[in-house]
Amino acid sequence: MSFQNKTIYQIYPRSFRDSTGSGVGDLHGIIEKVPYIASLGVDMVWFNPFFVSPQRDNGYDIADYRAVNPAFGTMKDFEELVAALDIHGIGVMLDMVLNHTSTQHEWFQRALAGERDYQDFYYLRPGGPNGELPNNWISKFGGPAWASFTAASAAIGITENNARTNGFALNPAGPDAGDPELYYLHLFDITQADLNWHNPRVRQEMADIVEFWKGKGVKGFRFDVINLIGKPEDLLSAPEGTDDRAMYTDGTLVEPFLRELAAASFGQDPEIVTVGEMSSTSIDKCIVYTKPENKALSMAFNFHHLKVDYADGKKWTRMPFDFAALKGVLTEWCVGMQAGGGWNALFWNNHDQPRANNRFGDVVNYPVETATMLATTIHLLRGTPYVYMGEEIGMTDPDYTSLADYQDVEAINAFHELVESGLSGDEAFAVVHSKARDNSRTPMQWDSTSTAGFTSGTPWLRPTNQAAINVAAEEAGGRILPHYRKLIALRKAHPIIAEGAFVPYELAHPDVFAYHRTHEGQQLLVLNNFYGKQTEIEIPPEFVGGTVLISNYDDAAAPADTTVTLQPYQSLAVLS
Ligand code: TEU
Repeated sequence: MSFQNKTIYQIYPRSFRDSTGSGVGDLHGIIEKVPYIASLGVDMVWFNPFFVSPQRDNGYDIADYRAVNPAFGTMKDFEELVAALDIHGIGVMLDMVLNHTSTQHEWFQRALAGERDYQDFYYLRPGGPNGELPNNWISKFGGPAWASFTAASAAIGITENNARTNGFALNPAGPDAGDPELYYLHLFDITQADLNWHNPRVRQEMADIVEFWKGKGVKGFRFDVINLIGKPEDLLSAPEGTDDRAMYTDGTLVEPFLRELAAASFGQDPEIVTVGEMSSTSIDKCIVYTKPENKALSMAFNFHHLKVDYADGKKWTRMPFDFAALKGVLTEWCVGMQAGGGWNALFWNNHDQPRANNRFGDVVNYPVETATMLATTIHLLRGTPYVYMGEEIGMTDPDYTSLADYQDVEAINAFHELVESGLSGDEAFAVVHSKARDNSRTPMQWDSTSTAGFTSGTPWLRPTNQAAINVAAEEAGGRILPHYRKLIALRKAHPIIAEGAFVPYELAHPDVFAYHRTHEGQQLLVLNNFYGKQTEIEIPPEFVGGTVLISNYDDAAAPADTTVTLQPYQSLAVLS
């Protein structure tokens, strides 16, 4: 395995650097910043989708998998970017959204126009005689997971087509006129139609897309919600009172579909790194997806540790994080994946999550300690760490004051649903403020100017705290950026970090997330204080007088005693 000592940097192209003044980031802007990216010491960069897309879900609604959205640049820019990163030995990881396409994709448009072959690319199902939807599944962005194909077809002027002769009833006058209405499945936005992976042509197209980008020198692939591709063909309703996600998540077909995709594309090159984004998944499934002998993926993202501040498991709520649950989940995944021979992708932040600093630390009193402690915690676990742009300079959520500041379709839908459910406007806003995906999508803060050095125009999302948090200030004497650079370098220098076994330690401690790593007779003890007060922890005697591998407090000394006092949000990693 060649990905254990790598660190992967994530760039949200819309928000990294705008070279044209459009207010939206672009590929050329990223090329300008290649020296900065290289200075981090990362091995690979994952780019969120920049393909042709109507941008209803910021590029996760793809209309053409093989073309660059003109707002982001050209194919030539992309080739230049690959080459510019390659000079520094940095690989490119692309985001493959293979569970669904935009309804603007040619396949969906041809389906709407009545081409039976393309109707079979999607999940089309008739509704019931009384206007019932095909099943009771809910869209992840709110509302039912079904939308009227009949109406969408009629909207482009198709009132009769061969859908009828192929067993689908398409009646422009709607369900009341006799024929049942036809629906298409969309687990996300209404413009993101789920692809029918049961159709071998769909699977072939997906492999061809991966091959196309492989041909452009791409060395990594991140597969969006890939554990949703194996839906059972009957698409049954969830039994009353049960979670509908269980009906379509981690289906038995996910593994064979992934193996087939691997064999037909990325699996042919052992240097290629892949990561599956797994929605609501389990350790057992992720072992199956990532065990090397199964020849599917290199590693998997799961989100269980980022649900420890969800009241009743629901995202659109507010709750202080549950520290015991956070440690418990991270530990369980490290231990479980290790035991089963699987591999974790490690992360706190991405483009779908509010900033971890706001969730798990104190950004007012201990912003530096919070950021560096969280980084240490995740980088020394067993797995491959991902750094989301801006994390390395301690970026936090923007302080927006109005709903108009938010752009994400999910946040806006959620606000209205919360108000409908009885919350006041202020209460609903407070939830959106803490949970919106826009929190992490604000522009990368390069300097303290009004547009944060991101654009010469008006940024598509407004930065609010660039005066205090920016790359220039960090380079000039900040403590977060050097800490990240050090963590990334340590992983390469010390095999115990990349390859060592993970062993839990003092899991019941109320303030500290501690763990051990062991490798070829060496031992590493990692202590992380998750609170803004001093705390004590007992350590095994072999670490007394050990070597400090890294700490986020400058003068941290090796333990002189088996009782260690940790400062607020202190991390201390000691080699014995
Ligand atoms: O997100 C997958 C996913 O499961 C989301 O529901 C995620 O949990 C949600 O955004 C958090 O509220 C992926 C992409 O990362 C996301 O940006 C896309 O919107 C989504 O798939 C659809 O492609």
